[in-house]
Amino acid sequence: MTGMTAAAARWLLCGALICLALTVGVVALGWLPAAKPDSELVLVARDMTFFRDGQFDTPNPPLQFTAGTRVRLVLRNEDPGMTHNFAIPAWSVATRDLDHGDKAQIEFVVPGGPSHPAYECTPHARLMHGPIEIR
Ligand SMILES: [Cu+2]
Repeated sequence: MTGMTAAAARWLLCGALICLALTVGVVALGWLPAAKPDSELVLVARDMTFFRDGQFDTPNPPLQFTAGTRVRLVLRNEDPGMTHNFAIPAWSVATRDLDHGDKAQIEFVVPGGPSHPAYECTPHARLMHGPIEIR
């Protein structure tokens, strides 16, 4: 019976070592899930204008963010023949350029402190821009 116990102990040790190796590997390779966003905002680009998804009566709407929260922003380009992006230059935040029918998402943490940044579409900043309010 002592033989069985020793074998069981070896299996336990082996299991513990494999567990440790997997944990170290996961941490080292960055496989742990990224921080979840606190909120998600979906914007649509249409007719050279930004809209909140489903709120097409409010062009280039003011966007409200809470300081210190992580925001996921999704942009869909529904403007045939036009290339758009979404950028907050003051925070060095920007999606890639999107062709018609394309979609991109970015995540960022809203900086604290008083500021009144603006958002824009980089190629069409004169038409496509709006204010940001930080709560
Ligand atoms: Cu644009």
